[in-house]
Amino acid sequence: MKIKIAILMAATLAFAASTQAQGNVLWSDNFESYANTAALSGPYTQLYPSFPVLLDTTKGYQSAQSIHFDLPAANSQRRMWINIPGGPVTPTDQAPLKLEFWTDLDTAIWSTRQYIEIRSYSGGAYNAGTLNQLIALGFTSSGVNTTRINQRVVAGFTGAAWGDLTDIYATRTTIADPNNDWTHLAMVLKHNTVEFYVNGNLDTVQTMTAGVAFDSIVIGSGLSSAGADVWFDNIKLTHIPEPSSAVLALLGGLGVFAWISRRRQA
Ligand SMILES: [Ca+2]
Ligand SMILES: [Ca+2]
Repeated sequence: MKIKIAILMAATLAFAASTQAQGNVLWSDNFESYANTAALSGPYTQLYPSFPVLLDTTKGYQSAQSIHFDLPAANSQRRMWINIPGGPVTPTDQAPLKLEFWTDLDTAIWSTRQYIEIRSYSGGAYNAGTLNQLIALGFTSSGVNTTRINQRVVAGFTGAAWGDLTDIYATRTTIADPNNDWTHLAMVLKHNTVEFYVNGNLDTVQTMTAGVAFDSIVIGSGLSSAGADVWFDNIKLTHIPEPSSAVLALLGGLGVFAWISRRRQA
C-alpha cells in the first residue's frame, strides 16, 4: 500500500505541475474555424469595418489559417478587439495572466506597425470609461529600435511607454527569415510587473501599476504599416493557477485516500 500511495503522490505532483504549466485558458483562437474574413466579425468587433483584419486561409502556425495584416497605407485600417470572456481579471504574483501568440513577418523593415494589446478600463470592458492600463507586444516604428520586437507599458512604468526587447532570442530579421516560420511571443502580467518572453525565454521585465483588472484584447495597430506583411496565430489568454494551492488541494485529497485505505486494510 505504501508503494501505491507513493506512486499516486508522484502522479499527483506531475499532474499539478502540468496544470500549473497549462493554467486555466480564459480565451484562445487558432483561426481555424472561420470560413472567410467576414466571419471574424462574429466574435470580434472590427474597429474599421471597411478595412477588416484579414483571415489568411493559406498559412498558419502548424495549421491552415491565421490572421494577416497586409500593407495598410493609411491609419484607421485593420484593428479588432474582443472582451475577455467572463469579465475582467486581476493578475497577482501567485496567479499571473499570460497572453501569448505566434507571429511571422515577410520582411524586416523599420516601418512595421502591428501589435497585440491587453487593456484595462474603469468600466471593465473595451472603451468603457477611463483607460487604466495598456500593455502591447509586437512591432512599432517610432521611439524604438526598429530592428527589434517592441513592447509597451503605458501606466506605472518610469520611462517611455514603448521599449524594446533584446536581440538575444529574436529580432525582426530572424522572424522574417523564410526558414524560420513562426516566433512565439508572450507577456506574463503579475501584481506590478510584466514579463516579456520570446520562444519561451524570459527576455525583458517592466514594472507597471499594481492590482489592475484587465478586460479586453486589441489585435492590430489600426495604423499605416507599409513595408511588411504581419501574421498572428494561436492567440491565447491563460490565468495561471497558484501552484502551491493546487498541489496542496490534491495532496490533501490523497491524504484522505490514504486514511480510507488504511481503514479498509485494518
Ligand atoms: Ca491557425
Ligand atoms: Ca518567417
